Amino acid sequence: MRCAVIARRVAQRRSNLSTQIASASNITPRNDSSRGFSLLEMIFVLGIVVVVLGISVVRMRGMSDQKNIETARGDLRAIQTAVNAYYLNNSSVYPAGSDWQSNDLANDSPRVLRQVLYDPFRAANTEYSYSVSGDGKYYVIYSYGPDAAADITGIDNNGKLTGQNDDDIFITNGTGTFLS
Ligand SMILES: [Ca+2]
Repeated sequence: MRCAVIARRVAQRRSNLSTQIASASNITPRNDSSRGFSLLEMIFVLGIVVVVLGISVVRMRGMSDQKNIETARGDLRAIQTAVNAYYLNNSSVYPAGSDWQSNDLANDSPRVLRQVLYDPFRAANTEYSYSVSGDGKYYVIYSYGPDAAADITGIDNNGKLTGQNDDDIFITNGTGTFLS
């Protein structure tokens, strides 16, 4: 009886072993050197590359915007100094007209601005925008800002800005606040 049980167990183990060997022999050995990338792997890698490139572009644009904001602020301060000098030299009248910068400031006698300055957020060689209130008391000089679109539209007789308070970079002798 005991011998029969042992014989059955041995037979069972042999059977299990055969099954394991059989399944092991079904595994195809990997040959990494000859194996290419699958389509899924390629898509995955390309996806990562696209994400990394996207992040780089966004960061570079942010750095470029920051640099242009600093340029615009510096330019606007220089223009404001010139506008105030023009005002003193011209019987308390601010520059006017489309040639406010090219003629009144950069071509004045005495010249109060070394050269015409351009808005870095607009097409090449496009000047900053400038507006004087109806009564001639207030002015605003502004850049379109990172969205490259005009938000400020002018300045009223109370020194309040008109238009949208968005991302335009401006300098003014008014209140610096927007008409609500
Ligand atoms: Ca803007």
